[in-house]
Amino acid sequence: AAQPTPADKFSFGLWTVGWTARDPFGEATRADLDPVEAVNRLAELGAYGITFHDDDLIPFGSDNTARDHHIARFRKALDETGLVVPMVTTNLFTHPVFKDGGFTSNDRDVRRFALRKVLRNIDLAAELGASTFVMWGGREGAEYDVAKDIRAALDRYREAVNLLSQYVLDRGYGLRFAIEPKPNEPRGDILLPTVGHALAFINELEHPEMVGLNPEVGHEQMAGLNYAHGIAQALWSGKLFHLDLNGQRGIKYDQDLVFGHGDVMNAFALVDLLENGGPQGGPAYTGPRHFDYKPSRTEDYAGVWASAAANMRTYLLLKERAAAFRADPEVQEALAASKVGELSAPTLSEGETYADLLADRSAFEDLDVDAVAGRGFGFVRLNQLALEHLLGAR
Ligand code: 3MF
Ligand code: MG
Ligand code: MG
Ligand code: MG
Repeated sequence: AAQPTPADKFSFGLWTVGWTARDPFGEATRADLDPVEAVNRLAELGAYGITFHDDDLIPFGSDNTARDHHIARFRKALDETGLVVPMVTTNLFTHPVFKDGGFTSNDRDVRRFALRKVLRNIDLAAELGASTFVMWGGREGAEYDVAKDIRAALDRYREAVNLLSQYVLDRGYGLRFAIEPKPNEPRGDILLPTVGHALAFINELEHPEMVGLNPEVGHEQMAGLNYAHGIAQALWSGKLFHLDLNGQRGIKYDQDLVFGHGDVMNAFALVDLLENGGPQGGPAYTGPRHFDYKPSRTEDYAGVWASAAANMRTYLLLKERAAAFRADPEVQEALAASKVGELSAPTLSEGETYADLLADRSAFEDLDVDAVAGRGFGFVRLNQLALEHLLGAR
């Protein structure tokens, strides 16, 4: 059951398994990975998709002949393995030209160049059949409050997303955008730092229906936030277009650990939500289960492929554990005792108005508030049942 197949819809960024482990303090510990090798290996491991930034596949500055060559051999590997490209994204952060951002650089020449780079990559995404185009604005931000006019930056961000949306509409591409929030790193403060900020931004766009979210586990946790809550709110808003799964241990640098290698209880709640949180207990999300992790710097290529497999295996084990949790009669009884289902009942009855509520003495005047306050919810027992299922103890 923990053996992945393409039906599980696991996908990986080319930049994940392809990370050669250069960090701010040290050189690469692994040799470059050929994208064709990444496709072949991921297919062998049971993945379904691969995603990339333009520069992961086509080195920055390649001429058209080189570009076509890189795309052609990648496509050949996709055709041979059956791996698909569900998502494409643009690198607006590595090249020094983007040191103050892409869409929101203070330098207008940079902003125009960034738009051209993204437009070209949107054409490629459509050509490869992707349905989601992610935008992570890692350099869209600042270190110095006086050096960036944040309202003007948001105007320019909106201008960019509006232009890109119009382009996709005019070309008739079947693409939707997904904004990936992150609070910091590489910039001291990044614009659209959390799921909530990004949702509010989307409401200001010309085509809000074309723009959703790509929330990453570690990014929300770097802000001290609860990832499963963020995903639940994105679902509630109809904005969970894609997601980046990985592991993070607390408020520190972006660790990009294997999924589940951080807050495993929250990972359990997340998988339970994605797999069992939909209407009638079905999946709440049916898109790719995309991993955006980094094989640790300590690993050689054997360790890289073992870590890629670990992401998928952990997800499937959590899915199995979440199913066992839901099926356990004691859990069902504990959920009822905790009134978890009762929250779905509207607070006012069908047809009841505030006047009826005001007239209802049982809601206020006659309510024994102390007796209600004295009722326990039993949440700790319920959580212990979840933990025991997670540990395989039940
Ligand atoms: C950085 C990230 C990014 C985004 C990627 C997707 C390099 O912390 O998470 O990975 O996921 O740019 O578009
Ligand atoms: Mg990240
Ligand atoms: Mg991360
Ligand atoms: Mg990410």
